[in-house]
Amino acid sequence: MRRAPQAPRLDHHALERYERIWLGVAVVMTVLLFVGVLSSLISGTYPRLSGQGGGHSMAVTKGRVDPANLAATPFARPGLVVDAAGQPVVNAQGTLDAYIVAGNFTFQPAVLRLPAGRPVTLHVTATDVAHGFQITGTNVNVELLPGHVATLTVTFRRSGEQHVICNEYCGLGHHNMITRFLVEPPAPAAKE
Ligand SMILES: [Cu+2]
Repeated sequence: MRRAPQAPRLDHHALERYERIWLGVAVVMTVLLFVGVLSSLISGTYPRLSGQGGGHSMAVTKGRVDPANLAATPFARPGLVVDAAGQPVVNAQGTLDAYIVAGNFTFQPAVLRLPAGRPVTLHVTATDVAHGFQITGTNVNVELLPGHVATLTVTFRRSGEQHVICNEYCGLGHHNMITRFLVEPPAPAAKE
């Protein structure tokens, strides 16, 4: 009586051929990954903590704040720091200041108006849990932790609308956590 036909046996020459093929696939993938990382570094699309990239310049420093008592800090009034006449205040570093608070699935202010072409130092913190702060299409991308202030100086060279998203899952309302920057062209020089 004959036994049921079995699956064809692979001899070890065939196995070696498959191994060579898979080794080749792995080498090709490694090379593609290396080329991809290298080219993204050269083109500047890879996030960097300093220098220039994505059309904006920035620098990062860090500070602390009591998340339960923001009323005693500049975060009590989120937005661009302006004087009594509504004009942006230039700080000692020669930049403008803007304060942004992330918490309870929102960013405050809901819309931040900024002038194009002027360095703005963004001070961003979280009140409740860890959030993300990413200006889409740029290399501005920081993690926000309650009690910590992320400080970064950004120059928006072009006017227009920029979207800011939370890219770190923070709870049920995470997907609604989005805000806008309205980058406005520099005010025309006053006419005499
Ligand atoms: Cu969030």
